[in-house]
Amino acid sequence: VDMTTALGTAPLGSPVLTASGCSAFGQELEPFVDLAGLGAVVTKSVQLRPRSGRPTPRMAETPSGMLNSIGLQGPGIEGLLAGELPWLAQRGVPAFVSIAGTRVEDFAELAARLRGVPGVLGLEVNISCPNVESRGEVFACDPVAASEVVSAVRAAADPAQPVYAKLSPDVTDIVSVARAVSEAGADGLSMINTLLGLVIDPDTMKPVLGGVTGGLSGPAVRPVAVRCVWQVHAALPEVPILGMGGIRTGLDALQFVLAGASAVSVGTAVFHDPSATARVHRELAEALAARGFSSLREAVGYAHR
Ligand code: RRO
Repeated sequence: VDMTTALGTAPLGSPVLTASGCSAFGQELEPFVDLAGLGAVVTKSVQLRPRSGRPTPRMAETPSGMLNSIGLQGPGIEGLLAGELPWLAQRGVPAFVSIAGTRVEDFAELAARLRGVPGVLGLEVNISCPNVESRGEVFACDPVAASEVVSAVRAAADPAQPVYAKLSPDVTDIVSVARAVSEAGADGLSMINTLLGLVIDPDTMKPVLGGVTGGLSGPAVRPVAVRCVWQVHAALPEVPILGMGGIRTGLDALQFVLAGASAVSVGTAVFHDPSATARVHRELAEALAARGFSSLREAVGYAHR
């Protein structure tokens, strides 16, 4: 099965990527997978300055997923440019760099700093982190705010680097957000970020996370994510989609492809199986072959036909 695909104009050897936030900058996965064989490593969202994030505890397991309130911990763009990105480039690992900020100008500056950086395949514009200071900072919950960020990034970014907007499931109409950011210049869409959630400890009778609320990921959100991919692909069939949300197996990934995703990210699954990305690639190839497909591309959106 021909598993090649693309993120906008950037060709990918595999449709399976890491998901932002779950494998940091790829280093921890190196003992378990051939990083250069992945479609790309999607890096933890980077901001202009280093950040320590929310107080711990900031991760909790739930019966069917994980809740996090990391709060954008990261090295900042200088650290990334000096350390993690050269490390990936030296190994031939394509990096899809997730960028985050609290102002439109922050995003634009990050995009400008990443122009022409070796190994940077493209940008995932994280406008949907649920763990920000105020819900008003979740740009992806408002089509106008989301478009402003995306158009500023598209204008500032390297023309050769595709710009994907990462959308939030916490909206009543994801299609209107998808349409707005596409019209603002997004080359593709990443769906979905985590779903806002809360876990209360029955012993302490208080929320378990330092951040109180957090982002829910893992199998719990998979049907929500597949639904988002389905709705957006039905409305905007020409817009490339990077699908994510609870993918643990090749058959999970297949659902996203059939719904309209041309590539997928594996996130939470790596905590139980650090080789999950490579396994999902293998299982997806087997699943496609078993259904008579000779290429991944033939299967993209097949469920709509
Ligand atoms: O760092 C986080 O708390 C975080 C981010 Br930036 C995000 O986009 N999604 C998420 O679940 N957590």
